[in-house]
Amino acid sequence: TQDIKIVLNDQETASKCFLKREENTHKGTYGKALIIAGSRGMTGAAVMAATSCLRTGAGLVYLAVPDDVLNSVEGMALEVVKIGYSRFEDLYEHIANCDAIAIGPGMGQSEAAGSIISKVIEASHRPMVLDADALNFLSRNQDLLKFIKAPFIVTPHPGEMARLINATVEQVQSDRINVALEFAQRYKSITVLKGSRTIIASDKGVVINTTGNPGMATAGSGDVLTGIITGLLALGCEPLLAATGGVFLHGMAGDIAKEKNGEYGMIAGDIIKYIPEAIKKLQ
Ligand code: NPW
Ligand code: AMP
Ligand code: MG
Repeated sequence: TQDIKIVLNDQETASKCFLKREENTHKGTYGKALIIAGSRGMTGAAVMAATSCLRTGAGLVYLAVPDDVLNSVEGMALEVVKIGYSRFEDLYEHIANCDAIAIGPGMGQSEAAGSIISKVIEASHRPMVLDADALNFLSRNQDLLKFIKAPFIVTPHPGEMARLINATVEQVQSDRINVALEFAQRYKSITVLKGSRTIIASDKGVVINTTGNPGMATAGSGDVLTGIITGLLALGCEPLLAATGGVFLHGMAGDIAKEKNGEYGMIAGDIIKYIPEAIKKLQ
């Protein structure tokens, strides 16, 4: 067995994500995020990730969705700039110009989505969050994981992790720390294995999260986490801090949502709503 450092996630670490905003700054100072997400029927995941990213403090958020759903997201999340794409070339300039990228939420598993995912992952030089259907694609194309140039964070739930490592959900859940750590080491990634007590594994060891509650077991909750971590990357946080701080903040916002609405009534939109209050507590 290896000598691995295991620590609990704490508020002090998460607070480091939110430095004082200096007077003489502008939206460019706080970073540009590009979120590639959504498909017919799952534009909600895209809009929730983008909104969460903005609520975390990123200066500019670009949301790229397939052309055929652009009109249906135009009127939502007015602060977010929308981009419609049909080919990888439509995204190229945005990939080159942003500070952080997220890809996967609500993209579905079509061949077209897979083609975009593989090209974006290969082209990116910016830190990336790979979630949901980007992970489903990678579980079918594992070799790609070894050729990623940029630092990247994967955020699988236990079902997605099971697909990534060809195991069952039970196998993943019975050995969460080792599963996350092995994945992090094998692909030199930061691995966020979600669920009650989310594990953040990296070459620096393992962090176990302490915030959050079962009310967060609700549709869209993970899409919110993707937006939060991407926002922290855009702000300039190191990837490991963005992952640990983001997971802590997401759980805190979920805990405030529970306080206000209870575990049954809360929805992912409530977690987004309480991101600002959670950030204020961290400052
Ligand atoms: P079971 O059988 O339910 O117990 P999928 P998804 C398992 C988008 N969304 N512990 C689960 O097991 C996402 O972004 C869009 C244990 C089942 O086998 C994706 O693009 C929304 N097992 C897409 O939908 C809102 C767990 O994994 C499988 C587990 C599909 O994502 C919803 C289910 O996972 C959604 O976010 C756990 N904690 N969690 C929108 N409004 O647009 C999951 N499993 O098949 O990956 O489906 O997570 O819903
Ligand atoms: P996803 O399945 O991608 O929507 O992600 C679900 C999100 O909700 C992850 O961030 C999980 O860690 C969180 N979550 C789900 N169930 C629980 C739970 N029982 N306790 C704490 N957090 C949870
Ligand atoms: Mg998810």
